[in-house]
Amino acid sequence: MEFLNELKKIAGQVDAALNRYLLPESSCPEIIHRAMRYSIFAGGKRLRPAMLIAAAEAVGGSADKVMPAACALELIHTYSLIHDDLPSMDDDDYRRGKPTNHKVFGEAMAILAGDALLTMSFQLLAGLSGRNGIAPADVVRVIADISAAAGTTGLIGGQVVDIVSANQEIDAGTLEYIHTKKTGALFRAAIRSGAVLSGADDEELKSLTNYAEHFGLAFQITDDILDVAGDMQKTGKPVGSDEKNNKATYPALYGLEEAYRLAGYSAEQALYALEPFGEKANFLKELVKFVVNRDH
Ligand code: GRG
Repeated sequence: MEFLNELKKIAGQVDAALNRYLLPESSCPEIIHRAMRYSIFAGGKRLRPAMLIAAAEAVGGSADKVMPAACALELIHTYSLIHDDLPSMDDDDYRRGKPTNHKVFGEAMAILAGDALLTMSFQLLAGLSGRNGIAPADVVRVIADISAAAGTTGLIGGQVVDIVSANQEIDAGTLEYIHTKKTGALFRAAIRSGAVLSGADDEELKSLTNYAEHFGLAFQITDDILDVAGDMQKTGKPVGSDEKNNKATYPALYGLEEAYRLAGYSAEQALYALEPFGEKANFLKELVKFVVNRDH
């Protein structure tokens, strides 16, 4: 409960900063600024910004100093969700419990809102250079890391493999590739960016990267388990026995019990990676437990 309050507190600070950075709805052309704000303020948990800030704090940095980078990650995440929901991709009508961006603003505007959020994220990152004593070289390093996480070696690569594998049987390696890129890449970039901008040394960066990679897997396997458990509740059928449950997920490939074990193992490894940081990494520790124990 204490952890959830802390997450809400950080999310509130991130929301306030996003509200300052995004142009007001009345800015010309109004429709694009309304579309951008609509999805940004649709109720996301702000996990990636919270992770970036927590990584900064684990190595002695502060939320204030890295806030533009934290917001940049949320802009990229939201862009990817807007585009993922488009008719040409997942064709979803609802996201975060509200009509999707293209349902409200039309497809052209949703594409542009996503593009604008992605572009703005790099504007925010570039603005960090020289601010609060952040070295320009560290900003360039972070921009390179985040670009790799968003591009064909990250989010886009994962999305492409997901699209071309639709309706095909995929093996464990392909499933891991899709998850590592679609979900893991931004978590990893968030953690590493917070650390680099706060002066982490090589050892600290290595441990935090290790944490992020195990965290990403624990997050995604748990997501798959919840997805399948939800389907089973609805259909009353066991894993793999209907069309939806046949899609590539950890429970479908490994069975539910082994999927639980894999999620637990990844969570343990993530916690182990945080040992060198002691109490300074408490938030990151609680976050892993929260993610594997959530029920939705
Ligand atoms: C269109 C380039 C492009 C990529 C799309 C992110 C993505 C790739 C697709 C969205 C669907 C999906 C399975 C994403 C995996 C990441 C994930 C679990 C997103 C949800 O993250 P949360 O739980 O969501 O942090 P909130 O709404 O809280 O921000």
